[in-house]
Amino acid sequence: MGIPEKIKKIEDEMSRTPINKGTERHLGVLKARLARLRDEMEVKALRKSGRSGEGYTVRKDGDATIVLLGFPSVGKSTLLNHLTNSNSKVGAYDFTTLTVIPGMLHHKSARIQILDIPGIIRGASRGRGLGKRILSTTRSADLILVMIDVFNPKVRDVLLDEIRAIGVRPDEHLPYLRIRKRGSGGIIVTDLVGMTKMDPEGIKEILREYRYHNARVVVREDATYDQLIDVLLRNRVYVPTLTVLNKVDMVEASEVSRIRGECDFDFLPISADTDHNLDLLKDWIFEKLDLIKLYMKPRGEVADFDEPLIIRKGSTIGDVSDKIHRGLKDELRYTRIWGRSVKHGGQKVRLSHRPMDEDIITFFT
Ligand SMILES: Nc1nc2c(ncn2[C@@H]2O[C@H](COP(=O)(O)OP(=O)(O)O)[C@@H](O)[C@H]2O)c(=O)[nH]1
Ligand SMILES: [Mg+2]
Repeated sequence: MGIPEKIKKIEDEMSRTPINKGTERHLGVLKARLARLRDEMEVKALRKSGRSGEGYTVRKDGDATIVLLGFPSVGKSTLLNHLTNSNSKVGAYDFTTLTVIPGMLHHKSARIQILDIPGIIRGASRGRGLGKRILSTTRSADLILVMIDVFNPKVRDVLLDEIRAIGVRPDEHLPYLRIRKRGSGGIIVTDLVGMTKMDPEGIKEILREYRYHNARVVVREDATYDQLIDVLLRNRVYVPTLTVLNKVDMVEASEVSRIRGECDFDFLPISADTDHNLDLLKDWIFEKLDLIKLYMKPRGEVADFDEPLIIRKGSTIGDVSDKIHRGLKDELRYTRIWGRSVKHGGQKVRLSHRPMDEDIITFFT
């Protein structure tokens, strides 16, 4: 039996199996097998076409990269043009944008790259070629801007399903499950949280499915079998999202309230066309990206407050020096910082130190 037939067989069995407490573990094992087969098929397809991993790539530029995700005609190109200096073609008909169009948003001294990708259609993740390669742009994004409009807000679920199918885990984090292979002794599960969604036997069965026969598993979070499979596959990416509801200029305010009441997710109502709430959107983006500003102070001079350096929160002094230029780290003797991340002004810090927003930094080379 080939891989597609095996997949079909498991899918059939899953659709016949009722979902309840008694079948949870069995379904978990079936899902694990299915995910492994799909992954194998993916790897084979990539080898055959001679392409490497990510496929469709645009050079990353700026301090962070955002991808616009939405169905055709929701207003992605219009938004890109209104947020950036770009000129993406706008059309009243579908499929206007056929390639990835980049633009640069300048906000609070940050340069944020925005990618307008061709409108996604249902099933793009399963298709060959273009649709999937374009979707895979979302895998390397720092933030995905999910775009829906007042006429069709419910399609957000479809969009998220499409990117989940290519291994993106929107608004999730890598689960706290540690799995270590070892030489012998079988599989030992240590449950530190009092699992409610998995049991040790289920975990063992799924691990065997992935050819782990001797391993130590430490569960530090009440995770699901799906999350366990994600950890085993090791090719998932965890990306935050923001949702905007576009074209609010076309309906009454009461309609927007009605939509809010019906949706179980948060969104920012905007009009890309009339610029309504676009300044607010820029602030939301900046915050969601967790960007911070650092002021560089050359030795013996005053700090440069006009052109701060923008980095992701959680970056280290090592990352900062790399951003200024590669090689700086080798010349660096020490670094002094003034600001919230240190106890006293001018404190010496190591490369592993994590600066905070508005810190002032001097590198001594
Ligand atoms: N009224 C209104 N029309 C919009 C808005 N945003 C986009 N449009 C229109 O919707 C159509 C599709 O827009 P486009 O940006 O090409 O969508 P895309 O396919 O997602 O890139 C065009 O006719 C736009 O002028 C909006 O906020 N309000
Ligand atoms: Mg477009």
